[in-house]
Amino acid sequence: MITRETKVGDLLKNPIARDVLAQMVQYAGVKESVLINPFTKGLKLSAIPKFAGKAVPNIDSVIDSMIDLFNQEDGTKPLQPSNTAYWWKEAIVYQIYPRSFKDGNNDGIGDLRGIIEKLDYLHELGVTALWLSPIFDSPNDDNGYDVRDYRAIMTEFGTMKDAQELISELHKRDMRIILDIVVNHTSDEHEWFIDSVKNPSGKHGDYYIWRRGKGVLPPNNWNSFFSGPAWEKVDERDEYYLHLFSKKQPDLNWENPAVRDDVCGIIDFWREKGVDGFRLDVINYISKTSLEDGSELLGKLLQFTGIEHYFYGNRLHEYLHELRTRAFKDAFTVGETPGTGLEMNKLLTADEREELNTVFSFDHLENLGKNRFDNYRYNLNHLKRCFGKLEGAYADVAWPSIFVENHDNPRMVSKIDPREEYRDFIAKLLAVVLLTARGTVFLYQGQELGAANVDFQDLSELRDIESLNKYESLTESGVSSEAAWKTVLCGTRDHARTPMQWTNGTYAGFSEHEPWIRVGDKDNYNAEGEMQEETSVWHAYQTLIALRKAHPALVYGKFEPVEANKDDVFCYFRDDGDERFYIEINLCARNISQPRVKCKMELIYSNYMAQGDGLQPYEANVYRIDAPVFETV
Ligand code: TEU
Ligand code: CA
Repeated sequence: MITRETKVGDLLKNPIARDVLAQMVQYAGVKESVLINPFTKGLKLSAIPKFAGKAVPNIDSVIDSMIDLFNQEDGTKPLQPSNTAYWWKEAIVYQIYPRSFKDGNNDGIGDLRGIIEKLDYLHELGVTALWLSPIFDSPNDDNGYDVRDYRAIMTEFGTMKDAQELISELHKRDMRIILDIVVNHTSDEHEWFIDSVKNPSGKHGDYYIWRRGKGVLPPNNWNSFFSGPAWEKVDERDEYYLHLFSKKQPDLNWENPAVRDDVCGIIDFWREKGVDGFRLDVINYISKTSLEDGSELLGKLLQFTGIEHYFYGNRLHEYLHELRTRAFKDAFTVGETPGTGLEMNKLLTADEREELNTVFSFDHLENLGKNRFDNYRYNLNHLKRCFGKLEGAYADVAWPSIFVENHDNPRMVSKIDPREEYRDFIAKLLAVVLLTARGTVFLYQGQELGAANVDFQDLSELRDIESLNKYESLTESGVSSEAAWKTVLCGTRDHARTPMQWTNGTYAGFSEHEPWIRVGDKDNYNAEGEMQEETSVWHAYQTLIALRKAHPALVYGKFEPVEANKDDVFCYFRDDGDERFYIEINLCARNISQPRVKCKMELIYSNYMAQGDGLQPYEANVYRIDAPVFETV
């Protein structure tokens, strides 16, 4: 049991405390090693305000709420290492944003027939599984992440027959399908919610999180991720409902066992249709046993108030274990878990715990102290540190998910270095990092082409509710429209949501009809052109995917970093006892020297035509090692 008298040294035995302290020192911009120096280790929790009080006002109240969080996981046993082979560990998953991938019927909106048309393309690239962003019936307030009917296909995307054809066409090609299940919330147009509003004492009355307001104020001070308060008043019930995302995305009440039964029913329904796995939207947010006010201080640090009450809720593990045993069984699961730390993630995914198979951790997406709406150049040393942690000791007990792009983030190449002359090199460098990593690889549509951010001109070109709400709330709070636009432009999720560029023709070959969102800027990065050009980003992906498939060492092998503390280089071995590889990467735009590794090596991939003495800007090389013995000099 952790109390205010517990010393920092003892606190570190608690997995959640380890995560939270690591996050705090990162925010404070100090090295993690500060936690293990004898002085800090001997500090009692109650003494921390004395030292941190000036820098962090109100830390006292934060410490109290943290103690409750830590005590959830006090006394958990150490986890067993596991290296069991599963198809999903070897999978190369390709994420499709169906609205923007390929329009099969030329109405300007991507659809299932469009995806079926492109299966041979995906097979040729070498991907082995598809993850589709939600394809269920939805009013599209958040492009399908607001589900109206979990057992029906979104009309614009096609029919159930199309979905079944897609599943069987994938299986014919020995490819798997992963559906995106959004069960933290539904659409406010879902029949459960409509009934919940009308019949507070009926079957669905308690399916959502309803509370009385505090006078004229909402039940608590939590914020929505899409701006404004997380509560909306419904006069009919004279109550507010919780919505962590948009008003049209009410949060389900997982405390109600009937909700969990219904979720299991939905999973069974899709398992029976042959679906191989599920990506679980914000799944770490489902347990909300406390609706207390969020700490203002943490709210400022994390940008959203209230998160500490639900990002790792009391009953999260219990619910996940229930879903696993009742519904998922051997279907693959990847949880989207914003904000959890590595120790929490181990508890969510270690084999023996029977919860999830793996989770997306987001620490690597932004440099320390930065967020998606900050305009800055991403430093790849941060990626190296984060992936180094994931692929090392962490992966011995929990299997990582490895990705740099998805539908919620701008394009990584642009973030690292927007200069056109480096685009090719960076795109290929990322391919090397991903495809030689110890973890399941997730690629996002267009990444295989080296897609870049879009030069949006004004708000009328954006579609995403997050961007539109953000702009409005910024300007309402007094920010000039120019500054608000700059902020939104920098982080908008629409960068990744413009149509896939198939050709350099009209609408990039996505459709013959004007698309629902504008096409990205015209450049030479399209599928048709790149498939014909041997040195293209597309071919780099194809080559590296084939390499990974041919060599299990690149999937399961140990990750052994070389000179991990040296900045700007990322060098490591992958070794499974049978085969050994060496990867050598320059993380910056200068020529640099690399660690010298003395062993016989054969270069099998490089993003440069010719090698020099040191490493050229963003150079990335993969070597096979013949002699098993090596030493660094
Ligand atoms: O995202 C969850 C989430 O945390 C994001 O909204 C986050 O604030 C940001 O976009 C991540 O960089 C998931 C889905 O991936 C997203 O598309 C949905 O809008 C959201 O849940 C609500 O379902
Ligand atoms: Ca269409």
